[in-house]
Amino acid sequence: MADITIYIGNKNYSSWSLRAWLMLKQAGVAFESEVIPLYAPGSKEKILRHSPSGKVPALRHGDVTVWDSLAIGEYLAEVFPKAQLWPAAPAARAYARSISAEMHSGFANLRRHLPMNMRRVVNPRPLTDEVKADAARIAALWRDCRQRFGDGGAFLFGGFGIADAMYAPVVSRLRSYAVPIDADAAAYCDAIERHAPYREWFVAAKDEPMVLAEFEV
Ligand SMILES: N[C@@H](CCC(=O)N[C@@H](CS)C(=O)NCC(=O)O)C(=O)O
Repeated sequence: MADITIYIGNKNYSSWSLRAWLMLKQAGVAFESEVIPLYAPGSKEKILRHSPSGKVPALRHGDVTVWDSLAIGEYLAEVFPKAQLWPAAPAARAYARSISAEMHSGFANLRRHLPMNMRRVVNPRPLTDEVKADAARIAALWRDCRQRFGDGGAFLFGGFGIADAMYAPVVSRLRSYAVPIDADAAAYCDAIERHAPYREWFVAAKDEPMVLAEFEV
């Protein structure tokens, strides 16, 4: 049995689970994952066995438990420094932390209006001004990252890291709801969609049988 287990929600819908799982994949260590189907009878009790907040994702590493996607990223970055989950340079790292925190605490309109649903047949949804503003802010910060720090690869800070994991569900949303985006944002979405772990999750999500009506908008 692996010493590391990540408890996650439905792959089709659980954007916070996707973030933490991508971080763990990037850490390059063996782990097990357990899907706890969300918003079903008994879900909360099952989650609470592993996560004191009653939410997923939660990570167990030996006798350490870490819950909350961003805390999981910070823990993995500390414990597996070779994976370079944060950029090495302080200025880039501060930027990466800022945009990761901005995602973690923000973009509520986009998240609410365009719930992650990887199985969705691509189909546009009319956007409110607030959602358009969230999408524009995200495209602007991606462009700024790529221009200032992206030389070493196709991701926000070159190599794939925590900041990319935090924004990966946004890529899924922009695609599923056919949100109009500029060429720079489209190129970044392509890079995420080519990332092997993201594809692995995407394929598994497509196969999942559970349907949650409230996220099928
Ligand atoms: N801030 C948390 C959010 C976690 C969260 O909202 N998880 C949702 C699934 S994406 C959940 O566990 N919902 C189940 C419930 O509330 O019963 C994080 O970053 O991990």
